[in-house]
Amino acid sequence: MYSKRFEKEAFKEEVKNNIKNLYRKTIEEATGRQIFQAVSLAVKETVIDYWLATQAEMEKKDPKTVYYMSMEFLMGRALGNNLINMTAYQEVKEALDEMGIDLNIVEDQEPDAALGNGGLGRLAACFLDSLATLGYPAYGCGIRYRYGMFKQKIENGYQVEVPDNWLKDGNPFEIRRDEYAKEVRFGGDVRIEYDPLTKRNNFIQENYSSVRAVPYDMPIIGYGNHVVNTLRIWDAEAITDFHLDAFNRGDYRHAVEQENLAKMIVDVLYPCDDHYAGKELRLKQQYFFISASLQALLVRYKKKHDDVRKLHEKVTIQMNDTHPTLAVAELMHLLIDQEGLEWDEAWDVTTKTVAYTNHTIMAEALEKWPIDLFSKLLPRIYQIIQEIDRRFIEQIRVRFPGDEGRVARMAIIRDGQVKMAHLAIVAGYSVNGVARLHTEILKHEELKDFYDMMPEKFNNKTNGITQRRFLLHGNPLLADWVTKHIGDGWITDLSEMSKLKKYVDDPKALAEFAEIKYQNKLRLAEYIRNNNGIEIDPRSIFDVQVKRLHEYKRQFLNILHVMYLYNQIKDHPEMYFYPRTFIFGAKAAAGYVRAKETIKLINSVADVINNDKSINGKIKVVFIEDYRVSNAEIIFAAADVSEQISTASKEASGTGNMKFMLNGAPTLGTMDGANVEIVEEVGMENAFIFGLSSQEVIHFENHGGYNPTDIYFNDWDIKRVVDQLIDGTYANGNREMYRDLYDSLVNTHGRERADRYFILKDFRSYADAQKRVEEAYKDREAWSRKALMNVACCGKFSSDRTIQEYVDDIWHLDQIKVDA
Ligand code: CR6
Repeated sequence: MYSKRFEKEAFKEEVKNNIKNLYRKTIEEATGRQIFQAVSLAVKETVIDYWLATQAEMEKKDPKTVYYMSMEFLMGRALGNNLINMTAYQEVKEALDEMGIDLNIVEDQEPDAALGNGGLGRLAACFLDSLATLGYPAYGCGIRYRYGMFKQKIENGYQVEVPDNWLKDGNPFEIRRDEYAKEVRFGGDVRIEYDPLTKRNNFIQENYSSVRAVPYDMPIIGYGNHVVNTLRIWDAEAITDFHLDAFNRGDYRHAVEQENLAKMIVDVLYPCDDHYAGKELRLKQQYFFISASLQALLVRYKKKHDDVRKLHEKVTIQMNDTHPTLAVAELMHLLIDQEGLEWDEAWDVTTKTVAYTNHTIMAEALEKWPIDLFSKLLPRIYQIIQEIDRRFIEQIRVRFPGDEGRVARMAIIRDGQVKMAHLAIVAGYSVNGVARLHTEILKHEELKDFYDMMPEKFNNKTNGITQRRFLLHGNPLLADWVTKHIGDGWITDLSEMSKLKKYVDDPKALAEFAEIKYQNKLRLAEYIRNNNGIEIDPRSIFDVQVKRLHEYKRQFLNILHVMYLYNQIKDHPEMYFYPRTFIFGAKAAAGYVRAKETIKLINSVADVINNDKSINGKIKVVFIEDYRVSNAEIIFAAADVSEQISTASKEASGTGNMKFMLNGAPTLGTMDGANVEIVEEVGMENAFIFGLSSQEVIHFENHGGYNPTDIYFNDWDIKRVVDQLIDGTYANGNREMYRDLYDSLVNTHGRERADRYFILKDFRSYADAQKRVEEAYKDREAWSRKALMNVACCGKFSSDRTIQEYVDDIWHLDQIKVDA
């Protein structure tokens, strides 16, 4: 595709020159990192041409553009993906081969851009890939954290967090855009000044601190269409001229404070997934990137248009969770205080421009800022939110006269807090959940009051993933096999995968398909040997749970079940047992004690079982250190079983579940999140479903929970594994090490119910489902058929489909075309 512009010899020359000019070295002398930089810069040359061409097209057509505002973009590595999307991967691989350079090794030199925690951040990255591939004009707007998601080391079984200095060798694909720098102001007071000319009050922020926001642009390359969109991430710097000023005035302290603010603000990503910590610095981060992004967006709009009352015709803003909700108030502020609009005009524009995606029903994830902190840091923004709240409460009272309970539940500011989700819903023209079940729970439980009052805003957009990264790049063997059988249309239209259905009864095709899985298992086994020093049997069942560590995701249930199987094998050495490798990968938020205890438990169980010669390697347990986007690609390709075992109702969607499906691993899971829709597509017979339904869980929760001790005292297998947490079996005789985990199952602590996540309640049904997995796996051909059915039925779960739905129902964008 790009071959017109891609000249092999010129490319080789470029790489050599880059090494010479950057490092004064020859290829032979250059380090791996240096070769990575040189190759990336050579690739960037071509990217820039298309990037310019896309910009020129946008200039000319002036299309409506979506600004995807997100605190997180979990991009992973860029080089391989960029080559894939430029359809230049093979050519570059060959060119480098001729120079004696292995592209795979070069790719491995690149640090992951880990500017996100987990699903939410990776979703944003998949969305950008799909937007560019579908040719929709889009900007991703976020923060250029100096330190992304921490690197995880396992020491003595415990997680240790190591800072992720991902920028230390420079980021070859980014471009710094000094000319678009913006000032962002914090704190101070608001002076109100009457302007007799306009007969309006002006609101003037004084005595504030400020920082300079400087954008860095990263190219987002569409697949084979020459469209290059932009991910714009903001860095912070001290405002140096003010600095000097302050010195002159002797205001040294203020100058230093500003300097520190700039350093601190983009320093590090908060490593909390699905959890709100309430830190002031986090609020500063939010305002920082929102204010900078909106200022830049208005400048861009005003270059071509003189009436900001029509902003929504050219601009739409999607808020990825509540983290960017300050966009509502900041846009009001800019429209009123800078552009001179009246309140009602500004509100009309704002409520036609911003839309909100909800990603969780977990109460502990809801952002609620204490008003004293909020109003001190953002005095003008706070005033605006007060006014939005006042007007909204008036509306509730008109609609539901006398229903003060409703007012209390729905207010934006209440009990000394600013409730960000309420603000997002009140201002947003669209409110969406991320899987059908999740959206239904929002409408009928969590956000019921809002749904009652404004049902027209609510809609569902089931998440998706990009097949370009998670199959074409991550699993080249399977990708080639699929293309050989059905052509390459699936790369941009995943529904084409259904054409594979005609091979599910073809023994030759099934055998080839199984062999590819086996090769991918060898690749993962090698990765594990090199990184964990554990030898695993590639013929065993690879049962995989990789995702953030969270109680609701129930890695604890998984490991308790492993302990139970181990007991069985020890008790009945003669019993038939298909060898199993249980693979875990998970980071715990640094302050999440129980999650960290669970990691330690998994590693302790691994130690005991992996070293017990008497079980002949029937079970192995592996905890993969530092689970991240780059090793995820290898893991999904090799999985036999996809563990998706969250307590029903808790996982809004999940996206790992879709990546496993795409790579031919049937789901072992609960009817939660997008699992429901996966089963709907693939059929019950090609999945292993167990456990309480979301209705049942919600019912228990509304009626005080359930009593786990009934189960504990009546099921001796369960009692035995639970007791093994405190009898020293997995702790070298230490009875206290896992006491807290034990207590969490059987003892109620203050307000925390025993077994909040229904682990014991679902245990038997989980063990049964695991038994069904073993039975099914024994019939190797039947298993391959199930696995292939998963690939054939995964069409719905492309982020291309998701993005098209956002475009059709929410954003209403037109495609652009870029000529080569
Ligand atoms: N933690 C949900 O928990 C969903 C993603 C993306 C999450 C997960 O089920 O797939 O968002 N929620 O929609 C939040 O981050 C708040 C997640 O990644």
